Amino acid sequence: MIFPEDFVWGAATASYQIEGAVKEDGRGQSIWDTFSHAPGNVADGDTGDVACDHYHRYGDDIELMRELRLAAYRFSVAWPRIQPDGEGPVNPRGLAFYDKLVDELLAAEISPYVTLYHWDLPQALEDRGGWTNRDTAYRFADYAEAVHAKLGDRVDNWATLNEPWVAAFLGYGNGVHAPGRRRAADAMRSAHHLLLGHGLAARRLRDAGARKLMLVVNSSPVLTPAQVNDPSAVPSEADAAAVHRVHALLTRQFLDPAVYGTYPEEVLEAAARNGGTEHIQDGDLELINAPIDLVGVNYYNPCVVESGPGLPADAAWPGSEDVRFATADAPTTAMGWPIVPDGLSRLLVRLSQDYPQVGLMVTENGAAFDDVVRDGRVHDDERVAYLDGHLREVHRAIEAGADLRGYLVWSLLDNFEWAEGYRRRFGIVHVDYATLERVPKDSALWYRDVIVRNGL
Ligand code: IFM
Repeated sequence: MIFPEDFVWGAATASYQIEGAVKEDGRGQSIWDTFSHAPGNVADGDTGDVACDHYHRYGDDIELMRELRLAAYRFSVAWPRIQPDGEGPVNPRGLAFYDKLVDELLAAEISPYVTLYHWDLPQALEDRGGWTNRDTAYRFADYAEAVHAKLGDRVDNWATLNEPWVAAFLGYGNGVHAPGRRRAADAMRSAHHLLLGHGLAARRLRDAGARKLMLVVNSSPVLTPAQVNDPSAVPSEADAAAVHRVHALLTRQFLDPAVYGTYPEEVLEAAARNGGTEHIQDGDLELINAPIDLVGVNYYNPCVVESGPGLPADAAWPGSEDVRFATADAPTTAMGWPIVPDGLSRLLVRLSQDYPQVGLMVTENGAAFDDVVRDGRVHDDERVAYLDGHLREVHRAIEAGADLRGYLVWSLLDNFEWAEGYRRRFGIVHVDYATLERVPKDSALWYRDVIVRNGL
């Protein structure tokens, strides 16, 4: 099973999850510092204070990437390192870290893929309303431009936002993520302002000469329980309506405005019933509809739903009245997430049909398992099986015509898994949090061989 010649193989991480050094070189406070330090928000009271200490160990981490033969490394920039208060003059020491990181990646022949926002909003902006405040979108565009001004001569690939659904609906809807707010209306407003920030930043970056622009979404095929194991199962009319609605709320809410400049009617209805639509101003959709080259797809599992009349909307899912979130009949990872590899090909084929004008890249895919180190090795056979199964589906989607440019495993390192803290390990490289020692797991060595072979 051989992949196209120019297929890009790599791994992904995010700033707050790996960097640590939260008080160094003038970094300001982020909403995740505040949230993780408040008791009860994160499992075991974990915080990103030290994380993988990548801020100091990035040189060794790049050497590891080189040994694993990665061609691409997707990382995010911590906004509070660049503008400690979220606006105003840039902090040169913060930019210097990413400047060195990029130089060393390039020296190792690894292409940097920069994500500008992977959830660590400066706390100072949250204090002024965070993403519920329209002004945050404009501040984001300024910050994006400042980062591009420093790195744009060497970085070709730019993602504006990572998973705006999660940032809006877990951050402002059900409060499982920072900033921990719990109001459907706030989540709807935040989602729109994140999109506005994406559009404004994408335009600034394009004007400044950015070569490849991308929006990264967490997307899943929405399936009925029967469809999980039988793609040809025909749902009832009511179940089909639930599927259609949830697909609009999860994926089309972000990709329709970005690619077509329109909102699905389900999203407008959900906004109208949760705080209103006044925050969607004339001209916003045109701004959001900035040309992008790629959609980044983060896939872990399908979203399984059926109709469930009369249910109250889940706090993370305004607009989901009449929908019941169901479980899949499938084995699960340590996160409890169902393992359904062909969900990935079903998703990629659908996205390539719905949005044919943009290319696709799998910007995250991977799994947490309860890994143990024995005699200096981690035999993570379950992760190898997970990755193997999903890569076969990536290949299948390419054969079916999807314009798929690459695959980035989540994650390079075990890291701070948000509300789950350090107890969930997604890395292909094990991190001992007491010593910070890195040990490539069997999956890392397996992945290296896949890359060298350009196939399975
Ligand atoms: O760790 C996260 C990442 O930050 C965003 N996508 C999903 C991953 C696993 O939950």
